[in-house]
Amino acid sequence: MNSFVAAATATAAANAIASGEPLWRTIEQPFGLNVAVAAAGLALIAAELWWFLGRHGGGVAAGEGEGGVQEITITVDGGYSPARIRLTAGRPVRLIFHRLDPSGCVAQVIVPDFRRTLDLPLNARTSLELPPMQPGEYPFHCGMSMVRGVLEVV
Ligand SMILES: [Cu+2]
Repeated sequence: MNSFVAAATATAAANAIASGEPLWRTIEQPFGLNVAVAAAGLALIAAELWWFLGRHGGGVAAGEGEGGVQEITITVDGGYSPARIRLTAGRPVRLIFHRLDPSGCVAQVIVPDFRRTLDLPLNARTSLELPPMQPGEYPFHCGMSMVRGVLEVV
């Protein structure tokens, strides 16, 4: 909005107050439209919850690394890819984080169950070794817990 429009709007509002007209008017909408807008809003909320919290397909299986270690490279670029990693129980693990995202948000990765915090330099591969695990799910996330992934051990 430019300053001329802002000034004209302010003048119109001042005139409305002076004349005693209400500043806001309720516009009646058809009931069906109200329902449609509310339903669209709920659908967007559901989609957002799925996006942030839902499962996005099965995990990607780790490959074979050196010395019997199961190994997988996780690309860090706007998120973890893959974000759901399938591992075999009872075998040591090497996660290689390849960070391409300059955002400071993903400069750290935390694996709470193993009390491990790792700094990820930009455009580099950083390895994280983890001990053999029991079957279960072990989440990992960025320093602010906004970007998330999970290790699915079977
Ligand atoms: Cu973050």
